[in-house]
Amino acid sequence: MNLLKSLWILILVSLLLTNCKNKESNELAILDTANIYIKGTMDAELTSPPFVPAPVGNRTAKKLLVNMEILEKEGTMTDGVQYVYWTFGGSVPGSFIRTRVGDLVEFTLSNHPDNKLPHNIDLHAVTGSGGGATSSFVAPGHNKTFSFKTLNPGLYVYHCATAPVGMHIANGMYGLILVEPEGGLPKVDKEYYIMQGDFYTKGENGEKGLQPFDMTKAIKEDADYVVFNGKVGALTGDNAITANVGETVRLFVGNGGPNLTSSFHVIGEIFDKVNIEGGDMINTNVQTTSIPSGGAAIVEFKVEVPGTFILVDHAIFRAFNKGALGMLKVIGKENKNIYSGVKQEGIYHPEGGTIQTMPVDKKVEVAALVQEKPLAQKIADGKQVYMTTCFACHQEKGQGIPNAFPPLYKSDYLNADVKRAIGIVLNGKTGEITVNGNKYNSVMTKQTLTDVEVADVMTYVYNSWGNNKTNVSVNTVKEVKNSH
Ligand code: HEC
Ligand SMILES: [Cu+2]
Repeated sequence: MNLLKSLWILILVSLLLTNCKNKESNELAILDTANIYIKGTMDAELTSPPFVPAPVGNRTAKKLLVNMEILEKEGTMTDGVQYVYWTFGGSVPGSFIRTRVGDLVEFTLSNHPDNKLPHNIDLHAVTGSGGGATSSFVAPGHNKTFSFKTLNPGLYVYHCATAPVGMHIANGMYGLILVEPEGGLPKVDKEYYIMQGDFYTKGENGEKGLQPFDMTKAIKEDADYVVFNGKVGALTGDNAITANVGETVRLFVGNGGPNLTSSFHVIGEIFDKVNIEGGDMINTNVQTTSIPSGGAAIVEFKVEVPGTFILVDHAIFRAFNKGALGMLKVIGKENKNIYSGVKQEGIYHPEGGTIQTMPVDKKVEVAALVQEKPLAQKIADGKQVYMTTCFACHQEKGQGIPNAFPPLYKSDYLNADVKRAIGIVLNGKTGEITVNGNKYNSVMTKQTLTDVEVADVMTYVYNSWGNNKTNVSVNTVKEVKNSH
């Protein structure tokens, strides 16, 4: 009994001791950065996404002058959908600010005279009242200056904190400020700035026109758009970020919210290093990193093979249906040791190689040859096929996804040539095509459907969404098949 008791006391005392020690060294570290001597003054370089200013390297701490202008301006959320963004520096996310620990930042916030509302800024890198919000509250046509010392290295979110705060953030008022440690971050080849945000519009996703902010949806956290860098397609197609095989890529990834946590993932890559939540702790070999609203992470990886790597919020409907999809294009030589690509493609016969035919399907098709179904029946059956096979890419109403999947809705490409369209479904399609004036350069895989199903689905597509009402017969499908 006595022995147990003294053991407990021993454990308690040692716990207390280590606790005190930790506290002391933490306090020391903070005191140290507060006392870093500043030498000289410089203007901060500010950049709009996806670019970041030059690294601090081993420069000494300085008085760093940051001049940021607030602009309320109309922009494009996605094709045909306009939105009035409120911005720090004219972009969503706002200008990237790069500092080092010990800098004395003198921050001037200007509110453009054409703006309608007062705003301010709360920087999570600030130690002080409201993160600067109380000192920076500024009416249109005015500016405010305040200063702060960067005590803690890390990647921090900044945002507007003017009431209603949620609305200012939802309209795009957020960005990132990086505080590099003494001596700077390790050198890498490519650095980019990406920030996720959720948007709430009066109309549903894709509804055309100038869309006002919807407070009710924002409160319900029912986002119409979840995007990287302020709009659908900000990082796809020609806007993709790039790297060369063999390079190390560092992404400064933030999440402005206002509501949703990001499950940030790059398809086909593994993060070699992640500064979790933008702090000092480094995790290695990470597939998906969680970025809270109002938080950030620094992810790093070497790109070993060429290809297009898709950046997503792995809460995956956001990626394919709400816009949270970007691209990293990597150029360079293949490395078959790391990734082979398709080595072989064959027919899979679970019953064994000797059984080569599918008698059931054949019977159905012979029957169909004898008699075509009535149009209404074809359309109904075709809709079933569409909703199980085509829907995932071309979307429920055939509207497609900008820069990724072409529309079947009023598609000039579709209506121009029935046999070509049937061929695409039978054989797949790669290479550049232009649909309704927009270029697509992607891959549609060959669809494994019976001839009857192809006739049904094409008839459904042609008889929906303002297309030319072609009734596609099974014979036409067979004709296209045999011509290949
Ligand atoms: C995995 C995603 C995916 C699926 C599933 C898919 N498609 Fe496609 N489809 C594409 C892509 C990508 C293209 C453009 C290919 C390119 O860029 O060369 C395309 C192009 C087309 C086109 C020509 C372009 C246009 O907009 O008119 C038609 C027609 C079409 N698909 C019909 C269908 C039908 C019908 C189905 C279902 C049976 C289907 N697709 C299933 C991705 C898909
Ligand atoms: Cu604001």
